[in-house]
Amino acid sequence: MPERKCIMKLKSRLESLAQNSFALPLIDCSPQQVFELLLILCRNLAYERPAPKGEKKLYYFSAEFLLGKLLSNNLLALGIYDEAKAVLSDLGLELSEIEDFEPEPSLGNGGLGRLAACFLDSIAALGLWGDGVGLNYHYGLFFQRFENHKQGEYPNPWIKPQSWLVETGLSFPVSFGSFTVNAQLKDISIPSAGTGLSNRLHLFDVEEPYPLPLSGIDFDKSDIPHCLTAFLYPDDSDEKGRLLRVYQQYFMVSAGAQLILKELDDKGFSPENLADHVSIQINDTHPSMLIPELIRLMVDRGLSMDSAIEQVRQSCAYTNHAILAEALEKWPLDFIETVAPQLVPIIQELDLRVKKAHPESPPIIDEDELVHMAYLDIHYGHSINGVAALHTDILKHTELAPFYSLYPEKFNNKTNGVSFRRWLEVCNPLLSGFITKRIGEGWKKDTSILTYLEDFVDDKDSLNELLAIKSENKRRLKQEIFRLQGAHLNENSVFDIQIKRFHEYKRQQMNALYVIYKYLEIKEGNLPPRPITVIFGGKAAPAYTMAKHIIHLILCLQSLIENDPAVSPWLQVLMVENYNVSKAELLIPACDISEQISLASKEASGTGNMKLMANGAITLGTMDGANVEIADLVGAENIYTFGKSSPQVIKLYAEESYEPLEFYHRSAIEPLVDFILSPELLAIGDPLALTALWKDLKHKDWFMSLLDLEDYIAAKEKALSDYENREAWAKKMLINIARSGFFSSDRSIAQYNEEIWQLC
Ligand code: 26Q
Repeated sequence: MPERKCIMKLKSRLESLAQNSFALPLIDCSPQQVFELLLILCRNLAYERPAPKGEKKLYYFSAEFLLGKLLSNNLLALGIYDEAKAVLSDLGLELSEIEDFEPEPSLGNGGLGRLAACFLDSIAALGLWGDGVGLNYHYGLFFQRFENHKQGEYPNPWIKPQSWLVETGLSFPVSFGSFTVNAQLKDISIPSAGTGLSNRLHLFDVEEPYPLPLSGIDFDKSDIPHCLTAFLYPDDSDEKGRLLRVYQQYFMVSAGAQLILKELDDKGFSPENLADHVSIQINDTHPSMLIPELIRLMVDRGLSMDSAIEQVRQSCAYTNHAILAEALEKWPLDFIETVAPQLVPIIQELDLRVKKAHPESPPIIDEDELVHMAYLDIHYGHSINGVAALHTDILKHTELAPFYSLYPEKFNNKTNGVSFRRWLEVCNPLLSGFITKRIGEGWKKDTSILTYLEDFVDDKDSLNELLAIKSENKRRLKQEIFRLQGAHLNENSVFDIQIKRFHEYKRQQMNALYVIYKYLEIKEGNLPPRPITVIFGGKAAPAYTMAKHIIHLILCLQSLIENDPAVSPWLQVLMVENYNVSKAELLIPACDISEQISLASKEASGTGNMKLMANGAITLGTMDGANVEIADLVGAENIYTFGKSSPQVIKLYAEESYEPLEFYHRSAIEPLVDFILSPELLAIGDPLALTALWKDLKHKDWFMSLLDLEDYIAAKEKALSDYENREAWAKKMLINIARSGFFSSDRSIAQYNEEIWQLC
């Protein structure tokens, strides 16, 4: 417990802030005002902190930083978390109700953006000197609302008069051929616990942002100077949207490159010494134009082309996050000519050099005049990393094989990790207390210590307490879901949770087919040992029709089952509206079974799998991404794996031999797929959407749901039956928690630093 003296000190600071800001005594401030006071206090304290020191500084470039709410994180990092809770309790308030007033900055789509946020947290926690660089999207990822069993998309503004942003007063001109936009620099502090230091997230913005659209998320995409920072990834189903994406990317990297060179100059160094003082991590290919832009600016400042290229090569490193070919960005050279004509001769020169030196290598500019952004990074950076062992292997031997034979020394793996401060300490205080009571506080700084928990694997009291904590977290989720969506969850049921972006390769449709299987079983009178609640959360990209059809099917199933009194006591489907970081913080501690069911070879890593494991959920998954490493760590008896392996799947694609119809005609599968077009579902849903999904599964099924379906059903049934042996299940939970420490982003970042950045 914090000392009373510290509590009083914090309270008196808030008292005077309350007077200054609202001319009110603290006690008379509304909860909203108390939130604002805490925000102002944290923002000022963090901004006053010095940056870590060092010879070399890291710049982490990313088009996404999915920060989530920042108040708890800041309080923790500033060392006033417990004091703040005590002050709030004196005022009759809870931290969680205060946090309700904090809008969530949704500056990311999913895994890649959330990873960037965890990495900033860990870079600061390790005392490393490293800032993030990105864009200040005003509306972030859209707000999802369900209407007529479909996803509706709405703007999601997050910047209020009081926000975490600090205006720096700095700006950089970004020239787009015929016009120039001044990139205003706004900062969010990233303070770290224990070091007294703070890094920053630099977000570039336009001077006059685009006004809030009146309805939906549509806007004038040709009004470039205003809408550069309007939305995260505007709908790119049309050419204007795709062009705007390139404008956004150039805006970010040109301003970022100028910031790097300014800071280098401020320290008294010239661009000739860039690589001694600067490390740059390029998060996927969205910031890849940074390479030619930096080279261009350095040549402008008098460097020879050769030395500019060499300095940039030694500074830049690239992380690949996707195996799907469509996620590897290729832009028409024409687009770049329109957006940043000054970059074209540089890219052409870089391409020419590669064509001369390595005529056998795939070209940066191909015969269709498409610029392959990843190839820029590979040739002109010094490191290429995948995000899980299997993923890096696939990059080396399949996707990027020609480059691996050219530059074997550049390829390396950095298995992803997550911040245990946010994803265990803050989001699951009960489990956090359970751990500390048994092994002390050390795990908060070094998660490998969590293995000490294994000493308690035969301790009945500990196992019972673990089960009780899970139940309590399920009750907390139940309450919140009722408050937010009015739905009633049964906390005595098994909570089976799949939370992630909607994508066919992640196979939410396969989980939906399981729901149909269970529904039909219950209708037949085959009741499960206890009720099952299948929870989904996630958004589909606005232009991704098939993903929206899958959401539609799930919402129709939710409604069908809810209204069927023979089934609803045994089975419930819940689609959580507007899944985001805050919802994840509630769902993850309450999960029993963690669904990680992507088609093997398709999920680069996954990070939700790690968060769920650390919170005592048992993984039901394919041998894909980091699931493979989870399985290695916990052993076969503490995970449920199923499905075809990655080499088997890669072979099926290579031979083009997968035929969904063969699987469809199996007696165990046909009734499940056909149920999509049953009179019951057609009475609820949109026949066109359901038919499109049904046809796709039967005739296309690009991500092979039917291939793994029977195996999946069997594995899930086994997990559900094992769940009934509560003590054995609690042991599995304990072992999963105890062995999750490897997946801390502190470990990932330490490896990035040792093997790529070498900051100190
Ligand atoms: C590319 C080209 C054109 C338009 C959009 C894009 C695009 C946008 C977003 C490509 C990729 C993304 C996001 C990818 C992503 O989130 N990948 C996830 O990264 C996580 C962190 O490494 C992994 O854990 C996940 O497995 C991976 O899916």
